[in-house]
Amino acid sequence: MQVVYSPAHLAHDITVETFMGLPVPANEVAERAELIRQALDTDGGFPFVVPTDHGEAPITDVHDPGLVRFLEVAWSELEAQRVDRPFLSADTYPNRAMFEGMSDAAVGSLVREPAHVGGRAGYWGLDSAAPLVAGTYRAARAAVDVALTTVDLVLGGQPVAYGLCRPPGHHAARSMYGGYCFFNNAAIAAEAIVRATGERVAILDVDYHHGNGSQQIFWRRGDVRYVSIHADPDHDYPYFLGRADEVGEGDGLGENLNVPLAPGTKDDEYLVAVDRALDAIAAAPGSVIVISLGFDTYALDPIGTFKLTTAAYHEIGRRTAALGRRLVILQEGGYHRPSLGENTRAWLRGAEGRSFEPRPAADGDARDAVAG
Ligand code: Q9C
Ligand code: ZN
Repeated sequence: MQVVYSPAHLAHDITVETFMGLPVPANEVAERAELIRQALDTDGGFPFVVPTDHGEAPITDVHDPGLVRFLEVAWSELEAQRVDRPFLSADTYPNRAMFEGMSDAAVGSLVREPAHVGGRAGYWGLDSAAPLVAGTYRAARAAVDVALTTVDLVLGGQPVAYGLCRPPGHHAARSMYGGYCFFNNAAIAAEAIVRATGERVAILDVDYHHGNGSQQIFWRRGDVRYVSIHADPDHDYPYFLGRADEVGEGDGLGENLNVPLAPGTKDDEYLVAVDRALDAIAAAPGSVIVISLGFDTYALDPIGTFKLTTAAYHEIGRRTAALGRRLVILQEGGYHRPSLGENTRAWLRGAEGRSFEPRPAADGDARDAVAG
C-alpha cells in the first residue's frame, strides 16, 4: 500500500495545550507522525509518496474562505498585536446564549469577527485545545495536500492508499477549527471524490471522538454518507454533537449515522458497532470510502477510555476492505505514542488482506502491557 507523507507537518511544532484552563503537555505532537512513518518504513510493504500541491480551491469547496484567511494570518497577527504567548488560544468564544432573543438575521448583521487576535480565535474556534503556532497554517495546508494526493492514488487505480495527515481534521467544520484540527482533510477528500466521480461517497470515522466537523459539513448532503463510531458525547469531547438521533436534514436526512459507545468499550462490542457501520455504508451506492482513522480508541490511549487491542485494528481493517470498495485512509487522532506505529501497521495490513505479525517489543515497551 502506498503511503503519502510530508515532513511539512513538523512546522506544527506543539508542546503544550490547555485543558480546562491549565497548560498540560500536548497530545497532538509531531512525534506521532514520525513514529507512524518509521513503523511503516520498517515494515517494508509501504512505499512512500510525496504529496503534490493542490492549491486552495479544494479547501474552500468545504471551508469558509474567512477561516482560511484567519488561519493564514493568525500567527502574524499575534506578533503584530504583541500578544506574548508561545501559542495562540482564544480569549472569548461567542457562546450562543450571548445572543439569546436576537433573531438569526440580527445576529448575522450585527455580530462579526473582531480585530483582537484572541477574539478572532474565539470567533473561528471551537475550544481551547487546538494550539496554533507559527507553522500551523503551513502544516495544515500540507495535510490537505497529503489527503488529496491519497485521493489521486485511489482515483488513479490503487484499491487502497493511506495519507499520514497531521494535523488531523475531523473536528474542523465549514467555518470552525478545533480539537487539534484546522482543515477537515477527510471532508475535503470526500468532496473532491464526489466532484471527480459524480458518485456518492461514504466516510467511515473510527477515531475515538465524534467527527463533528465532518457531520456538520455534510449534514444536508445526500451524496456523502457520514458514519461514525465514537465515545458517547455525554462523557467526552466534543460533548455537544455525536448522539444517535442526529440523522441529517433535507437531502441529508438518513445520511448521518452516529454510533456512540459507552466509556470502557472493548473489542467485542466495538466490532459489533463496526459491522453496523459497514452495513450502513454497503446500503448506499458508491465505490470509494474515506476513512477517518484514529487510534485514540486504544487501551492505553491517554485521552480515550476504550480498550481496543492491536489485533482488533487488524480485524477492523480486514472487515472494512471486505466491503470490496476502494479505500482512502486518512490519519486522525491517536495519542499513545509507543503503540501508534504498530496499530497503524496492523490496520493497514488488514485493509490489504495481509496477515499481521507483531514486531517483537523492546524491553519496557508499554505497548504490550495490554495489547500483546
Ligand atoms: N484531556 C482528535 O482526536 N480535548 N482530537 C482533549 C484532553 C480535545 C481530539 C482533552 C480532544 C480533541 C483529532
Ligand atoms: Zn480523536
